[in-house]
Amino acid sequence: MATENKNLSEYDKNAVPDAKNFRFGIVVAEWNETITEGLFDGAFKTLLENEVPAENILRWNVPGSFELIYGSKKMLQTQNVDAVIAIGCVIQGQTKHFDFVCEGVTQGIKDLNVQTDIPVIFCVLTDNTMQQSIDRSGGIHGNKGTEAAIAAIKMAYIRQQAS
Ligand code: DLZ
Repeated sequence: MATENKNLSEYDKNAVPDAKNFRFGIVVAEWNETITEGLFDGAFKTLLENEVPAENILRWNVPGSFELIYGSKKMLQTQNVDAVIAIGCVIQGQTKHFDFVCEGVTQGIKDLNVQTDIPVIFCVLTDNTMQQSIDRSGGIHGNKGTEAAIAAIKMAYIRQQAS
């Protein structure tokens, strides 16, 4: 049940703002697909549970986590959304690629938050093993997609109130 924050100075971290009139974009990386689909399911279900109409949730796929930057940018520039959730999963391999992709996507999403007015939520797992990612995408450590959806609702609300 949504509990509305009255205004930003009375912010209550346990209250989830009313989300039924917001529109959300979700950009999903196809690399490590079983993980990113689990994260998407967690995010999508949580938005629905908070009364966001299914037609107000737009999904785009991109090839890998590095492409979340461009995908999120185009989503927020063209789709009239209140927040974007960027979903990816980078798993440590034998090469330095892990470090470059993690660094690139983290800085890229940060840059979007600095340069544009639509919040972009960082839902990218950066794990050492596949098991760690399984555990955080609907496994024993919960679902980071769920947390990202709550963050998206809160940030959409903060943007609305601060406009
Ligand atoms: C190339 C690559 C590698 C090695 N590992 C991952 C990964 O673990 N997770 C992920 O989302 N993407 C990976 N990629 C792909 C890059 O994100 C990107 O799609 C390519 O470098 C093309 O720009």
